[in-house]
Amino acid sequence: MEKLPYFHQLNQCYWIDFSVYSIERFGEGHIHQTWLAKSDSDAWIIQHFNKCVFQDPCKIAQNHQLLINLLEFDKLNFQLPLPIPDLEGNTLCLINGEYFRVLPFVTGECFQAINDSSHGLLAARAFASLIDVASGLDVTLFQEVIPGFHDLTLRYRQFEDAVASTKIEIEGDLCKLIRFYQSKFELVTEYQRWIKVLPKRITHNDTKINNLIFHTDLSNIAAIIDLDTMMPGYVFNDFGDLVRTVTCTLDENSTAFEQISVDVDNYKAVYEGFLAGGSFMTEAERTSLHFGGEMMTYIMGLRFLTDHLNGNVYYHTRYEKQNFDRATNQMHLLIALINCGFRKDNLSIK
Ligand code: GN1
Ligand code: MG
Repeated sequence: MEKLPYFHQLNQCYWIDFSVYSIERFGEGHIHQTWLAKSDSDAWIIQHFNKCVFQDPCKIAQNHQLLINLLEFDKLNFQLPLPIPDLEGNTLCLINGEYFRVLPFVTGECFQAINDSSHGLLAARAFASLIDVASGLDVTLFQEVIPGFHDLTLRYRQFEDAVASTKIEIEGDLCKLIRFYQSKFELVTEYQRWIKVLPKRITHNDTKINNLIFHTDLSNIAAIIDLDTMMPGYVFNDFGDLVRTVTCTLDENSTAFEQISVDVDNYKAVYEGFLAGGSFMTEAERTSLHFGGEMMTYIMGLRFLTDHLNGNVYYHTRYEKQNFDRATNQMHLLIALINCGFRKDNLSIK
């Protein structure tokens, strides 16, 4: 069984004695390595932080400190589990050049996909209300933890660079997939138009459905998690990643491509929930939401395909072609979303 690296050193850095806890790998995240530490009385999440993805971890620590100091947590109807300080007061604990952190574990249900649209509504309302509560904060104080994270122009350029430099032979299905992503360049152009007219807010930026914990009885949201990328962004990013992960009939790792479609009831529920939690939105922001679903599906497909072409250097993969499969999955979802036509009435931006 896989062991948490540097366990003994880590244990000495916290007031909790983890040697009396059972510790197992946990979750489905693509970036950090996550463990659940459990005892009879409580539980904690321990993460081995991915410093290749987040090359400047201090920026995350700074943003988290700003949230701890400034966010009105009492206005949230759910928990926002931020890392606890180690014995030196740091939210990231450095051991032999590796970073670790400990976060409160929130009991509840976590889904890769949902099968009841009312859960989509709850999720969307919670993510929108998080932006609402954070909208009182000064955006300029926050660090961009991954430069250009949701910058579609940049991600498209990185994709074209990977196409030009890949060691993989471009033929057959790979060639078709690349052509598909190139053929949807109009989304990059539309992105460039939207960002000229929309305000930046503190957004979550990774609102996929498994970054949220439901109460065990599924009556409401217990917590929003994965707060590394809470930083300046656009509301359509957060709405769009919900669309990508809630309205798709299969999750992003599925290879049953012919069964991928859009659940329209779930789409309506997510839209309704986001509007309910997002009363702060301007008219332009509300209109931009429908662009978000296609945009986030496109950017994730581009990122998966880029990583495949680069030799799987970014996302955790369980098999060699997994990023290629994920990009194919996102292509099917993007086609389904385009066919639904949610965006088409909103193409002209004032
Ligand atoms: C990553 O950490 P995780 O698995 O929730 C990624 C997101 C992607 C997502 C796709 C920092 O999120 O941008 O949408 O995978 N996070 C980072 O599943 O790259
Ligand atoms: Mg996650």
